Amino acid sequence: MNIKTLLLAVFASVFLAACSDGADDEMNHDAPESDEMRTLDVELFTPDHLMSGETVEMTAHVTSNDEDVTEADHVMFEIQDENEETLEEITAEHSENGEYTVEYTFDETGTYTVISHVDAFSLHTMPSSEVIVE
Ligand SMILES: [Cu+2]
Repeated sequence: MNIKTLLLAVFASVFLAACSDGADDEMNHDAPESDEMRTLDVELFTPDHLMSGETVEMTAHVTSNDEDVTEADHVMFEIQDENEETLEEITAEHSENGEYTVEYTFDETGTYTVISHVDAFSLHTMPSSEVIVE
């Protein structure tokens, strides 16, 4: 294993650690190196109930210090099934006014968890929401 591979492995494990705690609805951790006080707030909009086969839009509205964040580093929607297995990870693009939107089709009935992972200003916020497909 060369040094580059080793570094990649370290980064990957740090990233996974940051994302593994799915129990919390929302979490903020402050980066110690940021000199300016920043908040990172994410409001996640998903349908509560829908029919299988329906394509829906899901939106994360990202704000920092009460302003829309139009250039987040990364916004990713993770879809989990009821066993917390990851079914899909979809990167969202900014549409407008701090809103990052993806489309997804829930093919099968069940209860799903949608988590929007948002990175901006060296902060990470990941609210989640339950979606019931009938
Ligand atoms: Cu995350």
